[in-house]
Amino acid sequence: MAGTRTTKVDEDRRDGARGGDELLERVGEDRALELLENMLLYRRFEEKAEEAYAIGKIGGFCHLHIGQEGVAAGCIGPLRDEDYVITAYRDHTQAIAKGIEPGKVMAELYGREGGCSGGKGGSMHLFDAERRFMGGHGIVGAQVPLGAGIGFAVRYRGGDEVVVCFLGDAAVNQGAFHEALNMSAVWELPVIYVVENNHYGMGTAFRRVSATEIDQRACAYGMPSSVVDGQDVLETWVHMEDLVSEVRDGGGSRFVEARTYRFKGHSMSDPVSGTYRSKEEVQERTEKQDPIRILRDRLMEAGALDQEALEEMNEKVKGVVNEAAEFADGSPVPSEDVLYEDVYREINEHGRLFLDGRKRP
Ligand SMILES: Cc1ncc(C[n+]2csc(CCOP(=O)(O)OP(=O)(O)O)c2C)c(N)n1
Ligand SMILES: [Mg+2]
Repeated sequence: MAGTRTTKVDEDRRDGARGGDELLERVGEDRALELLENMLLYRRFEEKAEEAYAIGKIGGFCHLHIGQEGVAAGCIGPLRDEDYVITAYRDHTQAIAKGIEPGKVMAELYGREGGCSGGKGGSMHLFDAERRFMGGHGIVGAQVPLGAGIGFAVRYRGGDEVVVCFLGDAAVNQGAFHEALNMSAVWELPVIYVVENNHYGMGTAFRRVSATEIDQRACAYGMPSSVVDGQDVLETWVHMEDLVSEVRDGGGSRFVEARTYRFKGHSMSDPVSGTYRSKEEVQERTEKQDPIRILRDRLMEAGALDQEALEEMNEKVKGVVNEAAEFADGSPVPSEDVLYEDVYREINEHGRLFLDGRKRP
């Protein structure tokens, strides 16, 4: 496949081979209902985080994933537990999708000891090595070479795990992105790079900073690339299931642009709309491209879901989110003596900082 732009999956999509019914048939009603419940959980979780931020329970940066839930559910759903995920700072729903308990994620946002990073990482630095969720990275593009490195480790050990490395549209203009993609393609590393194209990097529209389309970026490195509608979780799930199996079978790296939209501001401290995008644009996207509504309507049309079942599902996820918030509320702040653990703090004779050895594995 190296050297070509399209994948088998692309060919199918270009021919319009997969309509809504066919997607539902392939995913199956039970799994589609599970995807809906997962996305509802992510949405209610993020709304709770928004509320907690507003009343000062969460401090610092906090970037919500509202509107983009289909990308988390559709891309992480087809993975096995032993597969890896690494991402940027808009990471809450991806962490939950990879199996970190919502309570541990919420406690991390609250900066509490029970958080998945011990309360010292916060919203942007969710980690759980056991769940193979490798962060949560605040530096734009920093996770891309790290993702390639995880792929290298998998190959080196002779494993068949797949790495999904998420990045935002703004990260494709980082130098590290190009270096990592090049080596990833040359070494045929088992990594799927998923660009969550929500069309903006903070207040800058992608079209203002790029003369090419995002999926074209991978061509320069001979990496098969494709585009998927990230608001259609069934399409995303099916597309990713195909790519994951190609990569697991030794096909080398893949690149996917998942087209999506952020319904909220860049972070909690930014406005939803303003000089960089109009209120009307946000309203139209929110009404017409909500991944939850799209799947809900499709399931209702197919007779697989009714209003009562939907309400039950909603109540169930609200219960999970309330429990997560209670767990976070009840968890203590980290004690002073752990503040210097797991951080670079000492300077050696060469003037370099090195890791505190107290908790070295
Ligand atoms: C190297 C670097 N430069 C600048 C920033 C400041 N910054 C934080 S988020 C962001 C925009 C990133 O947008 P994108 O990658 O599209 O992700 P999105 O926020 O849309 O999910 C910028 C420029 C940073 N964190 N790191
Ligand atoms: Mg973006």
